[in-house]
Amino acid sequence: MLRIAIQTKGRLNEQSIELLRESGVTIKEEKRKFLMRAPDFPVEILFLRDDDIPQTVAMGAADLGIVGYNEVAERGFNVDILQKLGFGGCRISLAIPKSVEYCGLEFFNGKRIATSYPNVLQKFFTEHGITANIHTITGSVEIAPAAGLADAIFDIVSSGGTLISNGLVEVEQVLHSEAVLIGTPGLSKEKSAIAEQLMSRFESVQKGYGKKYLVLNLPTSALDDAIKILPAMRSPTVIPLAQEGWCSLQTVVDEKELWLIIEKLKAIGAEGILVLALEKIVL
Ligand code: PRT
Ligand code: ZN
Repeated sequence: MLRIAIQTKGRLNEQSIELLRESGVTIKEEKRKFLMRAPDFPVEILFLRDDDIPQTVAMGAADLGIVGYNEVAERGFNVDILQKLGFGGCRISLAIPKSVEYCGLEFFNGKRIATSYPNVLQKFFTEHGITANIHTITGSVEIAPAAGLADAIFDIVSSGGTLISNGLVEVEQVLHSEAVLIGTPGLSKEKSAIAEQLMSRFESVQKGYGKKYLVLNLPTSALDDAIKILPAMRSPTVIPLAQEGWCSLQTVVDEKELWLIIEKLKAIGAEGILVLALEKIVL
């Protein structure tokens, strides 16, 4: 039995539950307790505030945890980073009021900077020879400059909308983060085996993110051109159609390139193009 800590509520909660569910670990949400046994896999889920997950995993009170890399970096506990999970992407950046001129990193010498990530910031400043006054605040860091509490902030940014609406501009991106799977160092053989199984399922689910399954009919004479257009995992599946001179082609494509690929395929005579959702890719 393995215990895995995830966020109780907040930005990573839903996607953590979804990743587990797609990996065959279901959580019955209607009667959620703070510790729940999954019925279909030897794990129990421990629901915690994200701030507490790195320490809980470092102490071994949970064997695994799903948490933002930013929290792991800030808290500094001894945990193994086992896997990047491909969601919860953000960065921690330095931002200053847009009315102020920025002259490079030296700008921050002697300045007051509000943040919830003092350790990450101190490490960055030390590495770059900057001496500043770091004010640790929890809660709405972005209002600190307008409130006269700080000259700059060091905070999480994803779309950048919060900075803009507070009259701030991002000047340095210091740390890139996403949700990661962390583990207690030195797990037992038995627990490691379950963890590995879970990680390989996570990988299959992640491989399916942003991918579509494409099925189409094509004149056989255009097959060579189609193969050049399609980025198949090995090579696309080609099935002859009952109608002479035609075949059906099936392959996986990146959602980002989907329309471009469809247009190119239509140009060489593809017909009856189906785009299907893809759940997992097990290699
Ligand atoms: O209650 P608990 O302590 O568990 O949760 P929390 O309130 O501390 O964290 P939560 O749920 O807000 O975020 C959890 C994790 O999500 C963070 O640790 C990051 O790893 C990740 N994440 C991804 C983000 C964002 N994107 C994000 N945008 N965390 C916070 N934000 C904030 C940001 O600080 C800004 O104020 O959202 C605001 C909007 O951002 P913009 O740039 O899109 O406007
Ligand atoms: Zn938190």
